[in-house]
Amino acid sequence: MSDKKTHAQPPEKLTGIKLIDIPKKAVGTKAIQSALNHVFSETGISKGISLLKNINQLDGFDCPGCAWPDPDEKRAFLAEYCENGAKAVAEEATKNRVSPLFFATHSVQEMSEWSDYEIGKSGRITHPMILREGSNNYEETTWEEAYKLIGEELNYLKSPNEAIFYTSGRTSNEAAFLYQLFVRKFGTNNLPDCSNMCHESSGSALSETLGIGKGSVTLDDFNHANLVIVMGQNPGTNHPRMLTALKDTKKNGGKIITINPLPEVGLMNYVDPQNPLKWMGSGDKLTDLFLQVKINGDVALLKIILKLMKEKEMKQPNTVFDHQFIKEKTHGIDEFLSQLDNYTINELLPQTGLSLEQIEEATELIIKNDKIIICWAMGLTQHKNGVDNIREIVNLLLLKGSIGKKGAGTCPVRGHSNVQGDRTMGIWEKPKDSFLDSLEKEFQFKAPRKHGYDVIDAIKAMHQQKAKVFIGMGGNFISATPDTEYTAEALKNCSLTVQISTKLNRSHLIHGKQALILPCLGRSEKDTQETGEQFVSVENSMGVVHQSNGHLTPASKQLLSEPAIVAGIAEATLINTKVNWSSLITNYDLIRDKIEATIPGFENYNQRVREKGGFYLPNNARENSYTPTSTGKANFSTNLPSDIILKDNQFMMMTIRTHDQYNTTIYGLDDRYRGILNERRVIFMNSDDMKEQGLSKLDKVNLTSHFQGEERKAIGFLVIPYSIPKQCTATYFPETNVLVPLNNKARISNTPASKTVTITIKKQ
Ligand SMILES: Nc1nc2c(c(=O)[nH]1)N[C@H]1C(S)=C(S)[C@@H](COP(=O)(O)OP(=O)(O)OC[C@H]3O[C@@H](n4cnc5c(=O)[nH]c(N)nc54)[C@H](O)[C@@H]3O)O[C@H]1N2
Ligand SMILES: Nc1nc2c(c(=O)[nH]1)N[C@H]1C(S)=C(S)[C@@H](COP(=O)(O)OP(=O)(O)OC[C@H]3O[C@@H](n4cnc5c(=O)[nH]c(N)nc54)[C@H](O)[C@@H]3O)O[C@H]1N2
Ligand SMILES: [Mo]
Repeated sequence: MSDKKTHAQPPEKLTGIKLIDIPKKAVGTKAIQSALNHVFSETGISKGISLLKNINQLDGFDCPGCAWPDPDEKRAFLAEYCENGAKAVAEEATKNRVSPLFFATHSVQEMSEWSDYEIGKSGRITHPMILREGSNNYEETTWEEAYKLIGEELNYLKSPNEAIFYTSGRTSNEAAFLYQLFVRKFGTNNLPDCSNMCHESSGSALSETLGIGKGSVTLDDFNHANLVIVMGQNPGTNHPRMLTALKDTKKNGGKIITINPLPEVGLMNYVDPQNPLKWMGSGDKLTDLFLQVKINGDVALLKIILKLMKEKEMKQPNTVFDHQFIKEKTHGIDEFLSQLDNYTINELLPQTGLSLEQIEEATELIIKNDKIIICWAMGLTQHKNGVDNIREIVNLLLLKGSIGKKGAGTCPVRGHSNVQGDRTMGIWEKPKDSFLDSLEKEFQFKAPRKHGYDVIDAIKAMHQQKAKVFIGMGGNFISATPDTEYTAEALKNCSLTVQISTKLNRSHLIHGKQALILPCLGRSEKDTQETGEQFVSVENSMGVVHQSNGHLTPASKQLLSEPAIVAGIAEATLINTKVNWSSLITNYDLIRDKIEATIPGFENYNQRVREKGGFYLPNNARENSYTPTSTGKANFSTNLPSDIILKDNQFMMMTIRTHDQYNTTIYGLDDRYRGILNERRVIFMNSDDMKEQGLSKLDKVNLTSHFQGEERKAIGFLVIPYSIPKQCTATYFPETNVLVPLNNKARISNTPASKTVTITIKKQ
């Protein structure tokens, strides 16, 4: 092995920034142009057109871009796509190939010096590859040899709990179901997934308060809402098709409040890509009231709103609260109302960075309307009090009776396109007993009951050498997780790391003693098994389960489908398994029959998934029933505002996505909607703060994070003056993951607090 260091972080060198004016609107012609450029340059014109025709059509494949749902019936003529969805499929359909020759030419250490952008652009992996102990280069292997090695390493462990089985959220229902079944038959619940870093706070908060960890609204509810509040979310970039739903709310007379430290372009003005007549104008104004809250000021803000609501209701009874709903459907109102007195508006207000008048205006809108939807994403979940944020949202909706009826409810906007489905299929380190009971019954085995490791605990276990084999079903663990250098040490401690992937990423380069890359089919590709072509199914953010059919020729003949890979590993690992894995994958209907037999809501799965647009899973909150909670009613809760106190020269840093990335996949180096071209190493700052720190535009700075006496450093970022509240800053993920301490995490959900990192900034 060469002595040179392999790099767990992207290189520090700058790429040559260019600043442009921040656009006044999102989507429109520029977006279409950008989408087509990406698609055609990655795939060529004819393949590109065929791709775009098939995204999210009823007989096409599910866009891997995000989990936002498609209209139940109608689909746009050319394609129900968006700029970033088009980029996501172009990444997968790229002409570039990472072949055995490529790996022979480039050592692991050499590739680790490349940027994430360069690594990703290398292309699709074509063959199963092995990195033997002590070697610098991956070599071609066979599927049989790979499975055999995994089986041997897993069976060599003292306990099944020494293995970790990660999942990213693109995995189909069929693959996820087989994977968790294999892992539990092997004997562990160590099934961490990307959800742990994503909407886990939403799941925890919603299960406890409403009895279901998923959102309650459907797409149609946006047509009926009279107020939509969008908190901690940047849909213009991350869920562009959601802007159409917001536009529908406005068209029907509804109002929109946006709560965000940044005036994100997409939420301010938007042009419908499906309406060419409007492409030239300045767009439709979406946000009616923008509250530029400080990072992590949301609980304080919601508490002020709740206090103002209570005050008005006391003064003018029956003008604010929905008493009938509260009485019939909820639990804990008295305690909830009385704890609001523990805080004064004066002490809460500075945490929000807002004026009381602005908050009163928002409260007025909330009081006046009773069909309210609240949407949120990572701006709320990735904080120490991430679960509190969401429970406070639920409190507000409960007071207004704004749930379980048309035009109202909770809308956690999911990230990965099947992250919700994977959870439904049992990818969870804390499975419910009822789920394990039915697995045991159907598959005749004793399922492990001890809860497994989530992402943070998995990293600690590998670091402490309590876990020695890591298998990743998709994703890019080293770049997605916090505390990059610590996590790299953890992975390097493993005896075997296995990545089931479509494309090359940094997790292939930060590895255990031995490593495997198992290349799989992507969503857009044909999946042919013994009985012919197969389709898979996925669940979107609103609980609709539907088909996804790939049409493209696979990137290489060697690729296997995810279900086939799971079956191969299971057969090589489990002795006397009783499940006939290879026959299950001859026809995915057989897997779906097993899902139907074990998971509620999947009755007649094979028939209903073939119906146009799929089917809705049961959702108690949508039906206005809260019986699954511990009290049998919707629970009010008591929540804590931020307890982070910044010293004078300290700043709060949130790590966010650019317009040109999909999590750790970097499509390009621009963040067009924020006026930045060709650079990812930037830090957005308030210009008054810059003055106080003696900093000018484009100064080069180093960042240090501070947590419980520990320091972590990231070198070389350019300062960008930006519209952001004082003492708040923003940088891009994954460049600054090295600054996020592993123990800086949300209470209850254990989600890394990647949006509240305390830093100091020093000029180079
Ligand atoms: N094109 C594209 N699409 C994607 C992804 C992608 O990377 N690229 N990722 C997918 C995934 S997995 C996910 S989870 C989603 C992520 O979707 P988002 O959650 O929209 O993604 P982030 O960039 O993390 O944006 C967080 C937003 O929250 C705001 N914010 C940060 N801190 C706070 C706070 O304390 N309070 C409030 N009110 N706001 C705050 C930020 O300013 C930013 O606008 O998108 C999915 N879709
Ligand atoms: N600092 C900071 N860290 C964060 C976040 C943040 O906002 N800030 N966000 C967090 C969030 S919300 C999430 S969801 C996680 C994301 O964490 P992950 O899901 O682990 O990361 P991705 O970048 O989405 O994974 C990309 C890789 O998945 C593989 N891949 C793509 N498609 C397929 C497929 O169809 N099958 C298989 N098997 N592999 C495929 C490709 O090889 C690609 O390189 O990151 C988290 N990390
Ligand atoms: Mo996510």
